[in-house]
Amino acid sequence: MSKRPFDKELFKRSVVYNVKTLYRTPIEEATQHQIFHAVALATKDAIIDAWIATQEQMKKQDPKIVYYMSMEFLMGRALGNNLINLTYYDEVKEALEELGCDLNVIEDQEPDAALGNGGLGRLAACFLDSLATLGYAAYGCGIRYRYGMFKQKIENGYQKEIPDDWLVDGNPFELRRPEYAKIVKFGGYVDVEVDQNGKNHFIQKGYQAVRAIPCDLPVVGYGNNVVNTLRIWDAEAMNTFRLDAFDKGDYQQAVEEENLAKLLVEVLYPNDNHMAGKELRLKQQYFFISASVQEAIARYKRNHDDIRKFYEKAAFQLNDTHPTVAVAELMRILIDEEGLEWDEAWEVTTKTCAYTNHTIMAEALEKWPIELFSRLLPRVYQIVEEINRRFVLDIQAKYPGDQEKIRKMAIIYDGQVKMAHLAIAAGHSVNGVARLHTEILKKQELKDFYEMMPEKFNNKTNGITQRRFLLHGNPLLAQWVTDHIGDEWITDLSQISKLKVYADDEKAQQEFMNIKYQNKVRLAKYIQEHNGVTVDPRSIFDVQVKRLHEYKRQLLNILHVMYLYNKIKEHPDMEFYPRTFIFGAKAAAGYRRAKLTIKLINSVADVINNDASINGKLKVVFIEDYRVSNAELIFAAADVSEQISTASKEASGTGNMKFMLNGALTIGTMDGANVEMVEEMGEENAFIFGLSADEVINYEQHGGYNPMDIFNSDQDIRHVLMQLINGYYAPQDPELFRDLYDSLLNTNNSDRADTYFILKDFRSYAETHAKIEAVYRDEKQWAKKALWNTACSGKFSSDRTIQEYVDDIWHLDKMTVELPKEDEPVK
Ligand code: T68
Repeated sequence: MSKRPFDKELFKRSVVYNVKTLYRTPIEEATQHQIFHAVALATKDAIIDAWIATQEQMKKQDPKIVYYMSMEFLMGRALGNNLINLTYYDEVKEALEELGCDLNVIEDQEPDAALGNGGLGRLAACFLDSLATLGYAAYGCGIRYRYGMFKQKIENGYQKEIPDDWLVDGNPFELRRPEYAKIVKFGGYVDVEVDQNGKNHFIQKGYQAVRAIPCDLPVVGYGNNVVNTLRIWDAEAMNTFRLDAFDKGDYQQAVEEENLAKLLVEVLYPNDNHMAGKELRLKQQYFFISASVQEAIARYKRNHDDIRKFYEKAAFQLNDTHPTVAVAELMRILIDEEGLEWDEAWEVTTKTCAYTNHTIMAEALEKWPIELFSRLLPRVYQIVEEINRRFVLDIQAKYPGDQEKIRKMAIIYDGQVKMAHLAIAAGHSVNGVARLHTEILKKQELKDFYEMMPEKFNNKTNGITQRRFLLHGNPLLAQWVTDHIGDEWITDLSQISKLKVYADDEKAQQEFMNIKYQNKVRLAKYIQEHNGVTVDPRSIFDVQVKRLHEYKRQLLNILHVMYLYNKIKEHPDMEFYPRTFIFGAKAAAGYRRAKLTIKLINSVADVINNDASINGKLKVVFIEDYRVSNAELIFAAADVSEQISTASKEASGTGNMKFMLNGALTIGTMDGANVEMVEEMGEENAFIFGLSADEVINYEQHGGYNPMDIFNSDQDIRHVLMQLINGYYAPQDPELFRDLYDSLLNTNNSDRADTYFILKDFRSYAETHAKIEAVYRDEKQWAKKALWNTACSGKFSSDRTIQEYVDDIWHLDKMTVELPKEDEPVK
């Protein structure tokens, strides 16, 4: 593959020129922010030829394309990542130094593209990176939210949500493409017209329409000239001119359509693992799905005649149930617009669509009231009804007379449309995101579906991109790895196992821990600047960063910190290795208990950090506004990774893998992908505690756990719990944390007390933490385990995950993209 050499002088000239034309300013007087925009545009220039060449290659080769359909793409910052994948990062750093600029400072000017909540959205972003790097033709299909995931401020210990105005200064990497606009229709009614041949035609009338405008973002593959596209759709009103119309009816409709367009793409719903059930959410889903499906078909028809073979050139992967309306939309277009018979359309649809499940949490299951669904999408609803009618017939044929099966499996039941059932019935593949999760789907949550269609079920254990989370996020360690085993790990993470021979090498151990120390200094500086808290980089950095959710059990972590603090106060002279507990988490705006947990963490931090009597042995830090960009600093600096979900509840987790890659040791339950991580590194190189998934499920189904027994018998736990309601951490308002106390001990609401087995797992958790301290004191032992973790992380690259999706589900063709010679004009 030919790679264009980096032309440093050209790049510098381009930056200077961009600053001048954008801001009428000489570079010496430009702000860092202005320079960021100038550098981003210069970088886009470097991308554009490869982007065009990739499209040319697609025309020539006609490869099968995967459309990764997702309500969320949590991309983070683009500049640094693009430079890394162009393999120009060091050169650009040098070029900018010559202009008197620091690339790190310039990178920090870019707002995160936070078009996602957490793991599901970030997974989509990692997948795009891997698809481009492996040379597969892929489109990410999503929504161009005007406001992404909210910015979090902590005021007086409470979370405050600030709108994320990420587009205020424009997005330098974006390409708006009005020439590919699509029209999306909502509401109205369906008219049936019969043609001369007696064939029915279904026509939607009296609808509201909006124009969907694609905005393209480049997804740069690593060092291979492949540039794929993340296509996010913006909404515009159809006919602004009608606002001037005299006709009253038209005017009314025009205003409504204008409002609809604005509202549709206004904001990302900030819930993870929770279904809010809002009408606007369903509108968002149909909006981007209709536009994306129309575009996929239009693209296919540009060079193919037979729409019956569509699935040979296109695969739709549904990132959870949020994009599931795609199956009905595809059916609608194939039948109503392409003229296929039902059976023909069904074959195309099932062969095209595949569904990924990301959770077993009941509150996350998507169901829509029939009334809402059919009012909003009248024609699509008719199609879902027919899919359901036929599916119920299949169930009856397989299980004659079994009403229970129909009740449990029908797509439409009890006045609701069940999106997971639709996705399973209409796709050829259903996958979970870690082995344990897939097994739970097969044996519990989706048991009936698995029994009826076992061939559809498969596992695809999640992964992460080592290019962002090691090469970019931890340059010191990345260089060290390359110095020892060469740089092939960048595109083949299985190579990282070559580090295993260094696990016992004292020099390597020291270098490894020295890099960790430098990364801890970098994070300590960030914490000093952003939190005003001084932390000691020689203390153990124990980190839990992820969305705040009861099942993730941040409460277990902070209760344990309270317990340690009590111990230190009771025994001031006891041996205690200094520890810094670091938290980062956003709570959904309406999730009261999650927000109260944030307040508790900050209240505990206030008391502990200001207690001079403990000599700084314990510090607690809540990092404000946890997001992709500061995550990169955090993973690099962690000694201990907290992966402590109630077993069976975390489908996979992906943060766990990012910590492992960066040489942190995991304290965790046997949940999600932790199970497979432990398999790779060996149980002796992690700190595993708590109930197993089977034990949890057994308690849930048969009872037999009463947290009151623990409260009565364990005085340390009782002490900590009483501190939640005696004002120890809230002297002004002793009742402040009552709800957290009640959640653990009282059965006064519909939930069982201690739904997430926090008290049940507490002792085991505390004992395991004590082991961490003991191992950390033995520097060599710790260094060996840390290095070993990195060396065993090869499986958890999203490159491996994507190759499995390609082999088992999508069956894509690889592309090789050559750039035209520099003096050849680019078409
Ligand atoms: C996460 N799910 C899983 N959901 O919790 C995590 N939900 O275990 C897994 O590793 C990850 O997906 C990737 O597979 C989510 O992040 C959401 O964010 C979400 C968003 C909207 C509605 C429901």
